Amino acid sequence: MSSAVIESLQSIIVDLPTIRPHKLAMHTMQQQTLVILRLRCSDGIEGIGEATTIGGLAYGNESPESIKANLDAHFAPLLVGQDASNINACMQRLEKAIKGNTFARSAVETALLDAQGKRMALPVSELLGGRVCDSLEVAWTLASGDTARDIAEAEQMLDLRRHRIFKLKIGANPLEQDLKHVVAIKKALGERASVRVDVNQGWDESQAIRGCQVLGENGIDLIEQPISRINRGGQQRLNQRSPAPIMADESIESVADAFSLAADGAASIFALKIAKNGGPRAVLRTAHIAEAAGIALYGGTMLEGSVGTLASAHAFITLEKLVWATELFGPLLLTEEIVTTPPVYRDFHLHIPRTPGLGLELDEERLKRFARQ
Ligand code: MUC
Ligand code: MG
Repeated sequence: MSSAVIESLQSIIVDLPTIRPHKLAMHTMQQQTLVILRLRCSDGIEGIGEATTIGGLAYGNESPESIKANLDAHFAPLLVGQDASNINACMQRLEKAIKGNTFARSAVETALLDAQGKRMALPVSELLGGRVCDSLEVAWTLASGDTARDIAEAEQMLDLRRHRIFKLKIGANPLEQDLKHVVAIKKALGERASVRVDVNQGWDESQAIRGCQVLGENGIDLIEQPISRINRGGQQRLNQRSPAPIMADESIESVADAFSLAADGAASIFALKIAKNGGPRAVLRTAHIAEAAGIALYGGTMLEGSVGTLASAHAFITLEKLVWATELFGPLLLTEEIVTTPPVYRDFHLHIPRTPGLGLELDEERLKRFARQ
């Protein structure tokens, strides 16, 4: 195969409206901001990647603006002129020169995989060793901040056969108010749905002891990141005593974090996120650590748009088991698309294309309309 070199990288910040405010413990989203990466190669092939976080710097160490600045100033010069088909060599070159920045790294790894898939006429899942299924069940997050509105939204999702797993965002309100809210929603939905919570580090250990007990006793299936990622001892103790399983999310900011969490027995489920590991290949390293340690898997999201969502999905469909399903609903939270053919959601599942690369094409006109000037 004749080799192609990377000619340029272009990062674009895109602001898209959401269907409603999305309330998390640390931030209320009124819109979502994506960073789209276009990686152009000498054979005329373009790979697309995405790096997206939540609430500027409210969630993690990288913001859309820092991601763009670092891609432009530090990642691009290291990549231009390199062999575009050698993803190992490109990512190892970045590894040597750049610390952290897993969101930006994920956009690059995604774009390289997309380009290589197009070059070889293979879907990204096949470059990752091959898919074992074509679709993934997708949870929906109820986060309007209002109990009645959340119940109505869940009923609508069940009627549409779009979701039957619901994650509730709590941790911002007083503990008892949050517990009442969750129990009311579970009572209304009963056995028709799996109800889970994400506290986004909103409790301290003393609150979490009661919170986990009450939620576990009331049929809540999973408790995500109840306390600070820094409180490893607390997370180990909760993992031992909570009647509902504890899932690590913010605790994992790298593949190395996943290893130390597994070694410490600090979670029984890992949320897999390409952005927090450094890409679709990197997230599979975390998945393999979990598999070796007997930790169950969940396909997480940073509420990416279609590019990041399908990049995640191509990695997740190569895994043997995702016991806790996924939450790859990011595109459904947005009122606008920047790709020509949006991902397909049907019968509670996201269906992953078999076309080359990620299976997406940017809609130039829409991208231009929503790109930040
Ligand atoms: C998170 O903390 O898991 C995922 C779904 C959602 O509503 O928020 C995100 C982030
Ligand atoms: Mg979470």
